[in-house]
Amino acid sequence: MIDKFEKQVITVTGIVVALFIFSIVYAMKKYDANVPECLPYDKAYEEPKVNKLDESTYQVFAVAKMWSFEPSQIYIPAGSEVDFFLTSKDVVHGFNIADKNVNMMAVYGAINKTTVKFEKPGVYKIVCHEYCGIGHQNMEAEVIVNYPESK
Ligand SMILES: [Cu+2]
Repeated sequence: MIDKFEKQVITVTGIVVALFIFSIVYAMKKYDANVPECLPYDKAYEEPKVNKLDESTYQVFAVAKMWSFEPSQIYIPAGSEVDFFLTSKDVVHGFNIADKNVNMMAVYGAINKTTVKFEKPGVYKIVCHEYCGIGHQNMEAEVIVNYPESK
């Protein structure tokens, strides 16, 4: 026999969980939010790089470490869709892209993935938003949309 009070607790818990799931689905639809995926670990993602798949589709293997992101500058044309594959070489770092709805954690031994579309030209700052030690405030990179590559 389940106690009456227990039944109430189970009902309220069920409602809260349903509201939680509903709010995530609602945010995904209304604000076009993208819930990051967690991929099986593969050492290949530890090598920072930008892969151009076609004129407007890119893959970025982003690696966070104390205290920088690599690659630190990512050049793409406007209208590009970029898949970010993120990992860390040491502690947990954050990965936040200004003006984009991206908030991921870079975790050692894990790969987090999200897809971002860059419609407007400009420079989008990437910052670490998880305190990761003494050089935390220097951790930044940028996505440069529609500017000529200069190295
Ligand atoms: Cu950091």
